[in-house]
Amino acid sequence: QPRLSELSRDDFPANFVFGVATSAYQVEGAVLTDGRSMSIWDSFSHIPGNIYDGSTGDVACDHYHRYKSDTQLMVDLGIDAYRLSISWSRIFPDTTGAVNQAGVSFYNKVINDLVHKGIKPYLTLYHWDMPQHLENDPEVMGWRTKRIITHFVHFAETCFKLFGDRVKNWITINEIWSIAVDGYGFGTDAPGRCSAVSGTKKKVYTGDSATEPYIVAHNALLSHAAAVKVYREKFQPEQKGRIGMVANSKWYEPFSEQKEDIHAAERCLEFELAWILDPILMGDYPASMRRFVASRLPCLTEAESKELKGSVDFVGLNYYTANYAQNIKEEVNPSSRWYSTDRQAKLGCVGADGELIGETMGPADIGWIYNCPWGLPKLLGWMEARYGKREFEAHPIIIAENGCMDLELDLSLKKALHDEMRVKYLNGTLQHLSNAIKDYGYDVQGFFLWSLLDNFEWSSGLVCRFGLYYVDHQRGNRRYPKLSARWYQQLLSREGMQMGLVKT
Ligand code: GBH
Repeated sequence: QPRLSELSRDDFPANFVFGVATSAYQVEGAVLTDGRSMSIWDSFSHIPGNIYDGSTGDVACDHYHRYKSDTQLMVDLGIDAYRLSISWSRIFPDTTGAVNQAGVSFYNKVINDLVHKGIKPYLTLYHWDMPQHLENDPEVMGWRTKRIITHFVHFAETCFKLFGDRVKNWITINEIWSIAVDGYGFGTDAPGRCSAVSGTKKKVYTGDSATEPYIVAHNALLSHAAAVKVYREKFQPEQKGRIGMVANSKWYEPFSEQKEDIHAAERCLEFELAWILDPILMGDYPASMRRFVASRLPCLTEAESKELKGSVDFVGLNYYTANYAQNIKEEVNPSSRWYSTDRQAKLGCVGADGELIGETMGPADIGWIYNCPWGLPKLLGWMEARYGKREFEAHPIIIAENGCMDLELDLSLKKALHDEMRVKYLNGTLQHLSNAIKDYGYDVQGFFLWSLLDNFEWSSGLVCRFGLYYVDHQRGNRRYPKLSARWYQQLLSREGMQMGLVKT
């Protein structure tokens, strides 16, 4: 067997953590098992037209029943850590506030199994699955009011108490940007609140996209900070773990060399990464957002700003791809302003010179990934410049997600297992990451590959596959290692490293 990986562990710092990532709704299934109640994704995925292939997360990868063999796959890969998320509505299924022991017991079993197998759990508290009862509660309305803070903190505290003896790495919330913009702006994600028309998909006018994405991000940020405060005060001294959050960002390249486009690219980074990271690292929203969104952007009080600033022990970054950003000059009617127009940039994959930004890495209609591994070091450099060497170095970084979907939707099993494209994409990311760490000394401490399994890819459904393992959703959810699984195994293997003779 020829060597697939151009890299080995030796290309990374000594204690660098390699892992894979998943999330509860995307893999677990068993949505009504053992007292779990509905989340907003259960409702959303069951509304016809919301999911590309009409699928739902009802069964997903059936990981709920197969977690033991799935952690064995992780052992086979040779990973150090597994990033998973907890389904809130398994722990608190109803308004009584009583903890559901069966839900707790499931996560205890998974965590114990991981620890037993020598794999460190990285636990995300919220990966997009708001309990439906909190969304419905007129007092709370999910992320739309500040009342969610108390609920989130209570949920977080319960998890610290129950699992914190074994879990030493916590992530409060995954991708606040996606929650806000895709859930309340474009309406392509749950809860599908949207008053803007995105692309060709006409959405039902339910929410107020002019304000809701900003309010939701604001309340999620405050919930994050409040949970971190509780962890630091009540649990960290004894449990000695660390807590962070995960932000996502594309890299934005100016469409042309014109000054306006350079500013537009900068603005896109501010409206995506800095929207979330500025409050956390500097205590306020980016100036460009305060200017362009104006009164629709909530203000942080002095106390809130103080609580937010420094509210992470590490920063998780999800990086997938890059886009060109072009300045938009046209005035927008004040009544139709929302996130997408506030940013005043047109995004695309072709630059002024006609060049594609990177190889296409997904099917035409739902693919959004271009192979741009060079964007990751640029993003890290941008963060260092923005937050200053001191702020930046005080907060180690983990790449909490990176990966790609298959190029075609209707793959035969044989073809799907031959995912050279994924191997190329991942080699690229890790090569650039390794160089960036060596050349610039960035304190990146880990890499989590998205994803272990072909899972429920949100509005793109089950046909959009990101896994190292193919999952045959039609036939009992059997798992099959793709070429990329063997690639990761080779990269991580300490023994077979030189010869590439790793058995699978
Ligand atoms: C992450 O989200 C999620 O954390 C994870 O659950 C998910 O499975 C994984 O990535 C793979 O998608 O405007 O047409 O360019 C990534 C969320 C999805 C948000 C794509 C931006 C861009 C669509 N991103 N979306 S487009």
